[in-house]
Amino acid sequence: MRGLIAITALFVAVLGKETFEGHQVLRIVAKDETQLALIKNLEDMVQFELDVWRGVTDVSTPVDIRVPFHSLQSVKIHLESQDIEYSIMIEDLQVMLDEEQQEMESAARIAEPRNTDSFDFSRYHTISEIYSFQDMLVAENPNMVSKIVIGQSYEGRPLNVLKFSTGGSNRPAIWIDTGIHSREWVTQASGTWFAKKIVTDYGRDPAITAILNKMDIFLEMVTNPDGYYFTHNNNRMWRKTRKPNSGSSCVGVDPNRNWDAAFGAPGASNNPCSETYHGPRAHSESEVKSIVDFVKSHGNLKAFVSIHSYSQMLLYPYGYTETPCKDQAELHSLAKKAITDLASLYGTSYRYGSIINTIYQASGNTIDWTYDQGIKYSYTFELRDTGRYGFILPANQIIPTATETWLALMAIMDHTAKNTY
Ligand code: BHK
Ligand code: ZN
Repeated sequence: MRGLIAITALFVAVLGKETFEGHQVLRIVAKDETQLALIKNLEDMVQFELDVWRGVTDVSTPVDIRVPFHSLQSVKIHLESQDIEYSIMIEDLQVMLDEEQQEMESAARIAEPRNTDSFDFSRYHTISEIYSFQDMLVAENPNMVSKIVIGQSYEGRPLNVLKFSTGGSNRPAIWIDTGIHSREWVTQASGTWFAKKIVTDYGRDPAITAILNKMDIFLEMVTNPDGYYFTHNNNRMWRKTRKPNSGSSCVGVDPNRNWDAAFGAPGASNNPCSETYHGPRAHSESEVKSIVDFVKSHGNLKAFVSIHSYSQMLLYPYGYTETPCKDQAELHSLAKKAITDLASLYGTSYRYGSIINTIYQASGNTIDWTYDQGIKYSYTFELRDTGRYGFILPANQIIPTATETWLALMAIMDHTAKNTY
């Protein structure tokens, strides 16, 4: 089995991209707690080589699982034999990926943008296009935007953070990161849109102007660059970092389980082959450690927003414990305001609450750590959609997604600024 995986990996490395022909994404719905437990078992049945897109939450929330062609029949029989209901959410994943690729290539034929005004926000972009976007934005707005390299990825790519600042020194600040899970492409794309939005609206929109006259904003758009590169060139469904694991042929650590907040506790896996592998030790991944070092050395962050997709949720700590965090009441009402503002644009509906009560138990996650560091306004978004396309969200939804999300971000940033003295 190991040998087969190694050969498959070598094959892909030499011949290019992994394909997903005949892979389906099944949407599984539990009737009761017993079935929920059975679905949870299914998630861990390694022989099927399943990829959980949306894990078990509760009876009222569907579970989405990518099933490779070779195990489709057995998985369907397995579900039917237990009388568990499912539907086919994606018939053939490769068909959807081919469409996505075609859209990207037709966009690439248009000349490379020479400035950020001609950058096409309605398309997905490669890492080098995003890096050159960052440099153009800095060059165009030298008085407001600068680029900070907080470290480098395992494979040596720079970990770029854009700093938006209108003056002062070490002002209280807001952090936003996108793309820590590399396959969640609408997040890196939205991050790029946010960057342009900030420079466009400063001096025009009184709300962002007031925020930026008091606070700085730090934005890491490609938080897992090795993973992002890998999703473009080798495996569109890659989630984790790209660091090899010693003693295993499986690569990568889940960067949303690698933080020193109940590290290794229930809600993460100690199996290097799992998509929620916590890693060999807290902050073992340089993509995580670089943020840790930045947060500590900055020392004046007031809000920390980590952006994922999909499932349309706005979450606050904790993920590692049922014990409510001490700011639960305030975080809850601010979340309600944020999602109400978000929904005002296109009616997109979000669920909100603590991580453990709204999605599932997750230890070692980003915002539990930032919250325990004293950053009160720590939130995670799960952007569009709720599963029609999942991670393969069509590019024509990038701008609507970013625009509605911006309203929620503004609510959080505005509240943070008004409560920072
Ligand atoms: C979000 C915040 C904190 C802990 C877990 C989550 C859910 C997230 C995850 O890490 O399991 C789901 C996901 O990637 C899809 O974005
Ligand atoms: Zn994620």
